[in-house]
Amino acid sequence: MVLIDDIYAIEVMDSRGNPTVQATVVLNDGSEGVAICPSGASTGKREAVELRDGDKRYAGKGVLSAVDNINNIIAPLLDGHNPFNQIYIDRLLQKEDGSENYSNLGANASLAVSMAVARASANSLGVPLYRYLGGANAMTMPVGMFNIINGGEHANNSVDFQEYMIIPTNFETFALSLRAVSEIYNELKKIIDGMGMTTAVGDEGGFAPNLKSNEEPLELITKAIVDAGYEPGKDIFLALDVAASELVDDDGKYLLKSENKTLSSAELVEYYKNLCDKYPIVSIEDGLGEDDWDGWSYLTEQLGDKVQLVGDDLFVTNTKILQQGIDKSIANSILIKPNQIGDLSQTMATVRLAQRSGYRCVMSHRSGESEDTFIADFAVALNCGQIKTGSTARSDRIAKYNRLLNIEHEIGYSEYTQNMVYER
Ligand code: 2PG
Ligand code: MG
Repeated sequence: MVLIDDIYAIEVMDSRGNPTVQATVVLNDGSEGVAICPSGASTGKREAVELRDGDKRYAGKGVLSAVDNINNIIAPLLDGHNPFNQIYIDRLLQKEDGSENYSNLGANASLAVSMAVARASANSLGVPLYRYLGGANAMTMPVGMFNIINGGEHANNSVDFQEYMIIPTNFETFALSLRAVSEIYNELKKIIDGMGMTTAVGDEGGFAPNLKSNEEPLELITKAIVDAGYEPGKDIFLALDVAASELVDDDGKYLLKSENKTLSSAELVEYYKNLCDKYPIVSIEDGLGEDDWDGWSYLTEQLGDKVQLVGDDLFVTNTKILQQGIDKSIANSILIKPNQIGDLSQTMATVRLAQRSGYRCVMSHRSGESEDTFIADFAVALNCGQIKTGSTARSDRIAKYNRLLNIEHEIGYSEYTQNMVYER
């Protein structure tokens, strides 16, 4: 019988040059699984706890305590257990931790191990990770949401909104959609360069120029789409991640620094309505703050029948919080980030709840990433339908897209969801 033989961890680097956790799981048939945990910058308050050492090393950002927890607590705990019983493995982690949010072991420790167990199991069976996690039912290539202008917490420019994304929807394959994005990205570079501005990029590989408003990125992107020979609103749609929790001031209002405006929830909703009238925006993530549930009700009432409203900081991949949102008819979609909840089984439970409740799922990277491509396989395995993992630049982002190209090549025909309707 195949059993877990050894587990160990080391501290490695993420894409921002901060330490993160890498776990290795070895099975008694010699198979191995290695996984690296990602890390966010605009984190939700109710996310599972990322353990940082808080001492002198790396300005407090070291993760040796999480590494120690894997080497000294999790390794003996899981030793000799069946790696194919993912839910049992994850429950052992939850029970050992004893809190609701992995505040003892650290979600960076638990998730790295949870992912490495799944990888080792897939390797032991000789099947790709998406096939192991999704079985024969894993057949949907996700539509990408590509973040080509970065702002907010992911860049030091003047733009308040965190992410300006393009969604290619009129393409037969993921590969063709990726080509279009790359062409548009390079046109955008020419436009920004032509304006005499920097083409340096933010944390997720999108450009990060200083612009005069939060609308200007939409103008530039629309022009880039046209210049690349595509039609906005037909071939390519637009999406925003406002990450509005980061914009809330002391009075609970939203501060748009670049425009010198302070808006109430209702005023910000009007602002979005105006943008949606002018541009083919089909998705807005975290349009309001994580604590502004009344505002979210209003936003959903006003835009929810036309626009995909994605809860990220709002739901933090947590079934209990998502259920509250469903009960209150708040948002209509959820961002799925495994490290917000700390293990694979709980992530999968959240996806199942969303899918049965008619909420769309977007599998997501974090702004601090690595060469680990787990989420590409996970998106296909769970038939998520959508993935956001940055722009078509920087290897930490490209690694996931390249993995998806390989999966598409492997599965041949796929239920590619490019025609999924973003009703407008
Ligand atoms: C987000 C993410 C990923 P971070 O807000 O959606 O783009 O950013 O990882 O910094 O939370
Ligand atoms: Mg977000």
